Amino acid sequence: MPSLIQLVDIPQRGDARGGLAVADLGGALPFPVRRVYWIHGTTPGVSRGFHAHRKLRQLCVCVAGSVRMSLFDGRREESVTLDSPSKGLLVGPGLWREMHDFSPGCVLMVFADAEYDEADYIRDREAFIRHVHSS
Ligand code: T46
Repeated sequence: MPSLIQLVDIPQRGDARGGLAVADLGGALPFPVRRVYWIHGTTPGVSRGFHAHRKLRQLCVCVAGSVRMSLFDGRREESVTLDSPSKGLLVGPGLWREMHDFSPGCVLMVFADAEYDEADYIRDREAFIRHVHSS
């Protein structure tokens, strides 16, 4: 059974002066990017997420600090700590996601393949489980 955790390498062009990571929007990412947002200045001890998307595909890159991301497909749950600007976590549709344990100074950058659409969200866990088992 394939892992829910799909990590993608982000090209690195750093040198002795420091790191430089590149997300070339001309095709280097696994999907065409329509939106980029970043989560920052998180409140200590407060988790986020707790929803799934019907269609949205996203790539989450923790460009500073660390965060633990938990994915649930309606049957099993897996989690991974993102703590490197050189790794992106692919989060496709049909996955319940939660973000926990944000470190101080964490910045989570997210590349998405569509514009924001609240109708694409499933924010109730029981409704998500019903959605998965009916599709
Ligand atoms: C996801 C995880 C990883 C907008 O108006 N535009 C946007 O592009 C986004 C992302 C959010 N919003 C609004 C919707 C809410 O009123 O900003 C507010 C906070 O969004 P939300 O509670 O959904 O944030 P998170 O951190 O729980 O989830 C976000 C993304 O929404 C979601 O797609 O997968 O990060």
